[in-house]
Amino acid sequence: VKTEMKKIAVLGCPFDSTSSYRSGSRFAPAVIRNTLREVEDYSPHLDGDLRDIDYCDEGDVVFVNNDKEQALDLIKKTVRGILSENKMPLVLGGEHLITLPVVQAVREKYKDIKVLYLDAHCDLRDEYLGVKLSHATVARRLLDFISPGSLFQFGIRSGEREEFRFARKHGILYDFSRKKLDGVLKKIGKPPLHISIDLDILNPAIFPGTGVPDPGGISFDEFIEFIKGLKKAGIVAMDIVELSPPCDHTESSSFLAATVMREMLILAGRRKK
Ligand SMILES: [Mn+2]
Repeated sequence: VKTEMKKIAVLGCPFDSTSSYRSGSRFAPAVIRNTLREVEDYSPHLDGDLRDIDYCDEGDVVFVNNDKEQALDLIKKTVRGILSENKMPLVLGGEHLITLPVVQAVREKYKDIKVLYLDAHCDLRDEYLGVKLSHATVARRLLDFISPGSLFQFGIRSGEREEFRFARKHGILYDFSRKKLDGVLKKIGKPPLHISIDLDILNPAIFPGTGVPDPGGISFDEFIEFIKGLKKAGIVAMDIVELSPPCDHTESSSFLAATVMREMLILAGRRKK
């Protein structure tokens, strides 16, 4: 399957039922969309304009009850539908667990999918609080169907000793730098790429509005420099997760999230004809 530029379909997944500390990311899709209207269309960082980008909004997945597995299944089916229309999903979480059904659907279409996983947290536990399907286990669940050589984690600074041991053993962890990213892309060539952005990768001083803020982390400028390295990568799907509007008292986190969304649309979207 070729990875030519496609029309992007935005999909909201207002799901946060496994959040262990501060929930609220289910409110993020609506808030990010609203805030995007207040953000400039033009990105001086990428010298691109949202008004030139071919994208549409598919609304939110509607969850009928609190059944987690049913919710994940619904996300998978919806993303599958977007892919079958030859569009590129940009999925707004929600908590990080939503990445699991998204990548499951993406892998049905792109067997050799690689996952770029930007996060403060390893998410590599096999179980969290006795639960296999959790925001804290999602990277490990990805490894149930993709190989460790297909998962690239950047920005990680928090996890159990066992998670770090596991990650180092399998060579999953990379320092957050453009140089490391360039090295990875040089090594893997141009396979289909899924980019998962847990916004808590950013320093909590500039992004406090999230469930589990972790000290350290990257600046917005470092984030921009990093994604510029992805301009020619074969991006086929993306997700942006873990903004929690109830934790965002100044709205600055919402503006950051909407700006990240704008940048990803401009970076990965095709130009309107
Ligand atoms: Mn995280």
